[in-house]
Amino acid sequence: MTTIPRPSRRNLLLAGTVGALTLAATAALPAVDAMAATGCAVTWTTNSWQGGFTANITIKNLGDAVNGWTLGFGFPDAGQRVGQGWSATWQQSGNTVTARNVDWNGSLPSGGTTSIGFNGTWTTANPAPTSFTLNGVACTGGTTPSTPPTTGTPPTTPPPTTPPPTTPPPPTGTTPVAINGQLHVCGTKLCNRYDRPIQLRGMSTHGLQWFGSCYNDASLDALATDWQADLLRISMYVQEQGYETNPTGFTNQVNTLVDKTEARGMYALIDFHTLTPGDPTYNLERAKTFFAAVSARNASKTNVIYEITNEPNGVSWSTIKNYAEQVIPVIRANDPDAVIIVGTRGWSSLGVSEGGNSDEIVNNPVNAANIMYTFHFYAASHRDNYRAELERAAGRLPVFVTEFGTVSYTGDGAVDSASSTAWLDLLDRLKISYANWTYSDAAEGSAAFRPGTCAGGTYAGTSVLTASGSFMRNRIRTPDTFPTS
Ligand code: IDC
Repeated sequence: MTTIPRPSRRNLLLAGTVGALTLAATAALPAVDAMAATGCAVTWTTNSWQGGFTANITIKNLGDAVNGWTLGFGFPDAGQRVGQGWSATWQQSGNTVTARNVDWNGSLPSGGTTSIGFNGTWTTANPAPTSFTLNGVACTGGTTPSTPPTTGTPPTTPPPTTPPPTTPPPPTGTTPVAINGQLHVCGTKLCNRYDRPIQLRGMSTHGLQWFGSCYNDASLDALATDWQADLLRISMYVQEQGYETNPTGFTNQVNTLVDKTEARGMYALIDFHTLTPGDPTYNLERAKTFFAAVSARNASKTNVIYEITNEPNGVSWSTIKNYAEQVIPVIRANDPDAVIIVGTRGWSSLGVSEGGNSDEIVNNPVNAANIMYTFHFYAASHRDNYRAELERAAGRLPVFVTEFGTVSYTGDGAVDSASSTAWLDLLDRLKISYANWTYSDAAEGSAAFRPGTCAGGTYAGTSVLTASGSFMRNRIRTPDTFPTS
């Protein structure tokens, strides 16, 4: 049978607990076919954080060999949900969960084990299930005594076996999405399917309404293979001749880019690019309509991350939080396990550009699981005090730099190499993911390509790049170090 590589004990950066529960022989065995010996033991290991968890399950077949199996269990709490799973086909109905074998782990010899798992979410509590079945037979964890122990005789318990932690199978491809799979927030970090922190490095489009011609097969091939980027941020402006003028057209354009990004193994960050007006509430109904559509359409993809508002400004944190708590459930209804990123006060400066700081978020976080908070900077305008606040915030909140420039906040001017280097060194050290503004040929210093590039059709190499483009390509194409165990 196929065995799953088992790493040594993993480093879990989570605030939650890691516990192993071996089910004790408490339940009576149901009547079964006397000819076929049945029995199973299940070990459930989780790490859990506010609102989310990863469950690793080891199944041991204590009966005769089986060819094809279904594991069943019930969640004790109504708010527990299975999200992205691995090594089995997962289904949940009410609180009842079933996991059916996949091709390579269907045959389980007598005494054989297999490991499966999933990322899940919870609302009020996250207790472990107390009973499992394998092909309908209760997994009582070992031999059930034929005569119940008599009073006064302590039952003999087998020595506890501590199974090694389990992981999903090794990646079958080399792209960022093939390696990392469905992402989730773990503590203050972004983690991959091995539950290990990663950093994604990539580029942001310019406004699709102006620079749509820059995003095609050739330019995205260059981003994936020449730049070796991990993600594309898809910036869909809402105003300025954007989404509000043609909701269906822009929704389709975003979906097409999600597909092209997926085809190249990159993550897609869907940016609802609000900017002016700065109050996200102004676009609340549009946001609900847009995110209902894109989350339904892309729910089964593992490469999609949602950014629900670009740069709130001139509004309080509580207004932003209120907006987030109305938009997030719309996405969750379709795509329960995707990471969602929430803009912050003062043009997503964690409040700094409007005289605040990240305390307002720490003290009053968005009431949702698996979310991150946005931080933006422009290297020629924002320096040490912004870096200090980002570093302070990063120890307390999951932060994603969904946009930054190497130039001034106007999007134009010269590259500030020293400040840009200081920023990117900091982001690398803190494993904070980023997207650079912009992968376009706009006639402004922040654009990576020289004006006219998108009309020409060549995107790879350095001859088409601006100073900012060369700087960013050099940073982004250094090898990723994604952990796979
Ligand atoms: C800028 C573009 C510029 C465009 C302007 C108005 O670079 O071509 O005319 O928007 O839409 C942001 C925003 C981003 C800005 C960028 C640079 O998220 O939309 O793009 N910036 O000014 N925040 C800080 C800087």
